[in-house]
Amino acid sequence: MKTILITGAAGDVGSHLRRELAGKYSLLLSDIKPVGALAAGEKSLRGDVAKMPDMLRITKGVDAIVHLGGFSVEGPWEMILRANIVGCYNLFEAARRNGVKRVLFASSNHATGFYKRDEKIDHRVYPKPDSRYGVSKAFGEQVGSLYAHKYGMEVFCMRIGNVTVAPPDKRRLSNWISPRDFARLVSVGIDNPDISFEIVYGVSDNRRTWYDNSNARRLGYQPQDDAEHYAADVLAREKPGDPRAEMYQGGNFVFAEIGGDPSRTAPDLKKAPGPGKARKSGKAAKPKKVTKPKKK
Ligand code: 15L
Repeated sequence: MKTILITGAAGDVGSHLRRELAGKYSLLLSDIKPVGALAAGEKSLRGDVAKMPDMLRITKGVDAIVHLGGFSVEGPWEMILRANIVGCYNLFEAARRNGVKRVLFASSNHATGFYKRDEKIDHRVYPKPDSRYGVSKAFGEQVGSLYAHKYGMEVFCMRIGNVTVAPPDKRRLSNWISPRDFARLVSVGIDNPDISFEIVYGVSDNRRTWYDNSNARRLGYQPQDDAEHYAADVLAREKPGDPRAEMYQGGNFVFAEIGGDPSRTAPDLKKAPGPGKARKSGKAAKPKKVTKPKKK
């Protein structure tokens, strides 16, 4: 049985994945926070992605890594830099030094959030990040590309939509992925023998999709769920949204900070129903006052 390291395992997505992959792989769970009680087939090691010694310690002796760790929504640059830029680099470099060949990188739909909702995009479009967070995800994909092409690592980048039991709002009718479909996609990333560098969308078989996910299907992904099943309920509850957010795939991530004022991030995101949750902590991201750079 393969041993799979999951970083960010204490977060919402990690918790779904643990449950869905139980019995299929032996799981090494890592997070900066405790991962809770361990089930059969699970082990855990604490680690901070921003600390290279931690990453070198936790990536030893595993067959593949699912890198979910980091900051999972828009945040101040210092946090994105530490957790998602430094952290992502550390993860790939530690994997390389420990001879781990395969890395599954949790990228995000926010790497391409500035595509419009009336556009259908595939894995070949250039990234159009909608936030610093989205930039960090595009960065992670590119680090993956470097390590695949330079060092022969096998890298599977998943531009994940929203991993939840049921889609919470209209936007997520297009980018939702059920926990069991997410586990199916992760299994493709772990077990397909022919991966060098791939980008796929982490979405279910949604009727309202914005993605041509043929690359994932080519590699063996067979999603079973469709957000449409929840559409009537979701749309009945939906309140009219901000027209700026409605236009773009990234939703509220797109309009936060219009005018270039970073201090507007937190209040805007706090009001928004979805992106205010941080995967790493499982708690709503606290409003943070970001100091504007001083004019010279
Ligand atoms: C993401 O990348 C976030 O991690 C998640 O919390 C959701 O906000 C999701 O995107 C989304 O776009 O719905």
